Amino acid sequence: MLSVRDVSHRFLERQGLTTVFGNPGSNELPFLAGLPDSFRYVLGLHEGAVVGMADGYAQASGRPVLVNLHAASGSGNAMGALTNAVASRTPLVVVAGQQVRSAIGPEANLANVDAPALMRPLVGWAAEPACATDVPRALAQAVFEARLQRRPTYLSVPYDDWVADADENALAVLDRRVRHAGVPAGGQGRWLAEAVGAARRPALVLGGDIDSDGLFDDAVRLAERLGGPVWAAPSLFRLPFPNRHPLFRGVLPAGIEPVSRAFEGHDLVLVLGAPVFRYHEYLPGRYLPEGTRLIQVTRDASAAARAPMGEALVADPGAVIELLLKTPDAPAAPTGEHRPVPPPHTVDGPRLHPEEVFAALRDQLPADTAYVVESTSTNAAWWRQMDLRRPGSYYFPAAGGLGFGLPGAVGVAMAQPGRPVVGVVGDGSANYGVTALWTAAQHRVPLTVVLLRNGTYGALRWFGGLLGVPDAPGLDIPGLDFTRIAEGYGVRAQHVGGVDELRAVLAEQPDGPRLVQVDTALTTPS
Ligand code: TZD
Ligand code: CA
Repeated sequence: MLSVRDVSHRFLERQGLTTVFGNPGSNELPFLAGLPDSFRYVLGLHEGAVVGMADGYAQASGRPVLVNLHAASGSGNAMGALTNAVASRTPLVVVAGQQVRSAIGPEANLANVDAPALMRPLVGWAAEPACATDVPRALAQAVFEARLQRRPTYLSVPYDDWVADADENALAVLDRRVRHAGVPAGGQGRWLAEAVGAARRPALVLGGDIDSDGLFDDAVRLAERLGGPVWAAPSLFRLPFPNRHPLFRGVLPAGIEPVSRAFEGHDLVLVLGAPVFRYHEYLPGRYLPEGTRLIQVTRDASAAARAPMGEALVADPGAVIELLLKTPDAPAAPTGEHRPVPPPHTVDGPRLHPEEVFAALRDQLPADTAYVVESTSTNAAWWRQMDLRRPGSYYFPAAGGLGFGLPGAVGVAMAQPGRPVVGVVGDGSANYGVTALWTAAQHRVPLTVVLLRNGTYGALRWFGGLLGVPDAPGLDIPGLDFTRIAEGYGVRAQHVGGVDELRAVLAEQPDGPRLVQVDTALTTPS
């Protein structure tokens, strides 16, 4: 007789969820018993780092990933990191252990009293199966919901369930396939093609989903066909378009008034694969200029429903791009050369300007390097210096929750062993997910972490000025030496002084993880 656990392991194996990121407790051990050899358990030392690594891995591999967390305390530790996975629409399948069924009601130690409710505002689907025999089906639902909704899901399993006998129908789950099709119907497609065809001055706004869906190159073909400017949607977490392409106008500012100002003079704004919009700084104004029509195309039904303006079509951006490229139209106009990179700003004294660091990355690293960035005050410097032309080149914490950068870089590097990966992380950000260094060392993940040390929460200083709070306490972080922290976790590390030294160090290929610490001058995000 097969157990609930046997069937569950087989199901996960069939679905390809065999790399498990986790941090176990006693409740989780029965699930891990007899894990088949095809599984790889990647231990993280804190749940925030576990979810950050899984998020990077899932985004870079384009597949759902299993996350194994301890009950309320472990799941609670993971929630900050989950906010990023929700915003990047990463299909994480979180399975957490629960006390044995009879011990939940009396609230024995480690019982998570209402486990699904704890996670529900964040995850797209959360459940605790009503009986042990329902566990394999519920696990399958967690995987399919994560895939279809493109959102983390959460399954809490009482640990005595795993050894229960599977019932005669349990194996049916092994053959399940759940597919999705998001091609607009004929009439809808014609409506959209006509709206785009009739526009005199169309503009494109592209979201992170364009890169997640593998549409980076298709977006270039569409933009060149339309001939209009292209922006990346505000609060960018993946780069959807080459950032020095002549049609690219950069990332839209994350405020109502400046977004509206950017659209001035355009009769149509076509938003593909993004919410409308993830503003940040509250800068009130009209949502759109007079005479501008906005059409959003997204697979995310909730993003379509909650947008405060415009029309929306819930469909796959990929299908819509294909359709728009098929319509007979004028051939693409020549767009010219990619915009050249300006010389980096410099500063006097022992510190480097962040632009000097980014120029060194750009020059010394291969063109297909994937960057996982979590450095907030250096945003403007980053886009001024970088020249990213390949899909999957850029990742950023999608909800702005720090603690993604370092773990995310480890996850991306594990998912793409052939691709150079660099984490670009601030001395503030690094602390939230620093334990991922240990996992990188244990798995000998080839990865360079460039640690920008300016001794402060630079972005918050800038925000303080903006909000009229020039004197907030708690913004400086002196006395941190990440070379010693990294070495404590088993990662080779060095402090680098000048630009020439930095360039020489970056030119070396790492065969495992390494951290390069560099002292940088304070800059502002925009
Ligand atoms: N905690 C978490 C989990 N996420 C956050 N976004 C913050 C706190 C607030 N926060 C920011 O939004 S930026 C920032 C903090 C603390 C400073 C980051 O410092 P850094 O980068 O050294 O990484 P810069 O370049 O010095 O700003
Ligand atoms: Ca800093």
